[in-house]
Amino acid sequence: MIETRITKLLGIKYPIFQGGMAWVSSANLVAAVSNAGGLGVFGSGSLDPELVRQEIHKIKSLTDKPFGVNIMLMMPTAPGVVEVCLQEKVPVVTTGAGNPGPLVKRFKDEGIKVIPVVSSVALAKRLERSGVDALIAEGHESGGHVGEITTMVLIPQIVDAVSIPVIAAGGIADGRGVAAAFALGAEAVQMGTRFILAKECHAHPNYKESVLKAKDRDTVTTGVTLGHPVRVIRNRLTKEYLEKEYKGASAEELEELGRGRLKMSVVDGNIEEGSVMAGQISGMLNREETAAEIIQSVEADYYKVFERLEKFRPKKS
Ligand code: TUI
Repeated sequence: MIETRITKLLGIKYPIFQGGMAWVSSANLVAAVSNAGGLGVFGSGSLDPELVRQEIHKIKSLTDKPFGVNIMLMMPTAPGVVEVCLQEKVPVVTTGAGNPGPLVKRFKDEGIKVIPVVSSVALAKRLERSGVDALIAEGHESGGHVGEITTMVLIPQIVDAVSIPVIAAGGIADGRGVAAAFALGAEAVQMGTRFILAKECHAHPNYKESVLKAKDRDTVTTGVTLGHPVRVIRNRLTKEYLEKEYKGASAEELEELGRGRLKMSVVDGNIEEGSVMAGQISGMLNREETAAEIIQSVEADYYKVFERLEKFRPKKS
């Protein structure tokens, strides 16, 4: 049992969030993680709001534990998804790729916990003032849309800048990562990439295989010159994209090239022409397990860290 302000705030057993991943974290996975004592988070991505409502109903039928819905603020569907989350009174909303400030009061009025993802100290401070419950600080190691600062550097700076609890994300996939995040001041972690390999995750087997095979240097960031870097596993698409990007292709041309590519890999299994979003920690992952096994193994590894650290405890002189 690991108790922090986050486990108490949300009424969950383990301070472990499953990152809300568009197309990847659907109802089955979300419910499995929440039933195992973590916080499952549905990735609404670019889904039609009514389809998001159906998935929320499915999650509610599969678990009576708290769960979250991630809203991708830059999607045109985001305002509709916000209304659905309010109507369905989902327990937790996480947000990504934008500033949810103006929405915070509406969620809070419905008793919904609001936990935005941030990748900078400035936004963290601004959102604390707007009344959010906690912050997910996500480092450059993450998969998908990423900020510039690495987790190791971001977490302590955000922890020092705010007094609400911080959840660390980016490059964390086992108990050592959890202990490291806690050492930096975080009170929970969010893992995305490791949960792609959960048995309950319905991502295409090719997508999972690509994560399993990836080594430490197999992810790249595309879109850096456009100001919105996206971390993906290197493939035929990234080769073409990066060549065009660094030859000075226009933002419109690159956006066109990237359109629909996530669904292509996650749903259709086209991992050469699709966008295989995954974190740098992919290189460490080598097996598929159930969500419950993942959480148990993270917990067991977390305890082992204390045995290791015991050896390095400073001696009194
Ligand atoms: O959102 C993510 N990760 C994502 S979203 C995504 S879907 C996608 N599909 C196709 C192309 C591109 C993306 C895949 N991965 N993480 C949360 C996150 N949010 N990381 C960083 C941020 C962030 C960035 C800027 C949050 C706020 C922000 O604020 C800007 C502002 O308004 O100050």
